[in-house]
Amino acid sequence: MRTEVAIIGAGPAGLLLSHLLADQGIDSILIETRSQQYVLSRIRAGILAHSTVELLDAIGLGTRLHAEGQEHRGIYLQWPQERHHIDFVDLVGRSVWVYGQTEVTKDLVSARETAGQAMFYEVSDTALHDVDTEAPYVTFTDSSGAAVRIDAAVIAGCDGSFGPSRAAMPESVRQTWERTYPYSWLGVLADVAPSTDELIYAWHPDGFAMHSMRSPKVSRLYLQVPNGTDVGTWSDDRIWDALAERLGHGQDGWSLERGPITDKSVLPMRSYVQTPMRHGRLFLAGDAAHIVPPTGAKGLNLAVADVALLAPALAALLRKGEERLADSYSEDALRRVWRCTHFSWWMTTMLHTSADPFGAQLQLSQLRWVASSEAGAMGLAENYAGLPIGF
Ligand code: RFL
Ligand code: PHB
Repeated sequence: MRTEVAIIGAGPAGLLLSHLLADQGIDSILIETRSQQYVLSRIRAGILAHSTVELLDAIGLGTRLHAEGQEHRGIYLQWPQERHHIDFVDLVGRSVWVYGQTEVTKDLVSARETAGQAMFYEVSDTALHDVDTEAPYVTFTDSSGAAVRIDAAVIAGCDGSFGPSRAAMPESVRQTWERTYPYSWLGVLADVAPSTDELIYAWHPDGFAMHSMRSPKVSRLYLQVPNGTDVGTWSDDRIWDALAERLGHGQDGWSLERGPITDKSVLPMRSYVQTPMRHGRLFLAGDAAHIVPPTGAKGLNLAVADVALLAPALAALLRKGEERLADSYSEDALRRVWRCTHFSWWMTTMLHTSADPFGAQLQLSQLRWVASSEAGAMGLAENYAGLPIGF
């Protein structure tokens, strides 16, 4: 089988890349280890930055997002006895949208299906070959057990943090930077109307807590827990009690409404960057090249920003034989990657608590500065609402 771009991974990065390439008349084939059902039901990100919304609008995929998503002007930053609204629209003129990654994925899958995109789900043994030649290829076993080979001009590694693309970069050229954090998030989805109009990020001596949402009827909430926490040790009542305590139930007349918990999971927190994002005819995009802890709501938005750079670079390379954008892709993408890596680290270390009384005072001082100084608030707003595509 032959195509111009073999895309490994049908998460947001891979699906969006196939869409943007098709807009330029470039053929691609998508291969994915999971079933379509699994990809469409995975609970992940919830916040779209301004630049992501602009891009989805520009390619005609913003209709359901505007009809069913919720536009937020900002977020609340909180610590015991205090809650402050950071208004991104006032500060930097940009808003964010609550629209689940699951919904973005559904919109992309349905657009790709309508366009007749070639997609293989439930593949195994994915392997990349000859990436430093002009004739790379991908091999895998399809869902019926048949061995398949796809020859391509380019391979796009959009296979997330566990895929094989990252390791297909020769060890002699690749470099990694990594930070693990001494805490995880316990995330729950609950069938209850959100108790807040916009997201609450709460510092608390017992640990960070966050109140997010998916719709007017579904809340998404998180609690900082120690690494290695077993979900089984957190009953629904224990979760609601901890959320009530950390989010300030009963303070200034605010109350946290409880409801049935429909999903519970523990997520480790990690920062990771692998460079370069291109070697020969292999280009990495999204979580395949970098992971950020979720506190800055940046992972999905970074994946979108990578692909927004990669698609025109591949179009110039494959249609006009121009190498310039392809050559600068890694450097161009990494500027934003490191900015978002820093922002996500900053939000994470400002809000998660540990047994360090000196550190706690610094965190509280930083939070007070962000909430009370326009310069402080603007820094958060500019990074959170999203730097323009091409930053
Ligand atoms: P994905 O979504 O992981 O997709 C990669 C796909 O590749 C497939 N794959 C393979 N396919 C073929 N062959 C192989 N050998 C393969 N190995 C893997 C996988 O099955 C998968 O379908 O990566 P992509 O497309 O780069 O997208 C990245 C985002 O999914 C990720 O950054 C975000 O979900 C991160 N994130 C958030 N980002 C935000 O922008 N805002 C948020 O509010 C936000 N919240 C979150 C998050 C991530 C979370 N978790 C679960 C880590 C909240 C959470 C809880
Ligand atoms: C979410 O709704 O899942 C979410 C929102 C903001 C974050 C992380 C996760 O920073």
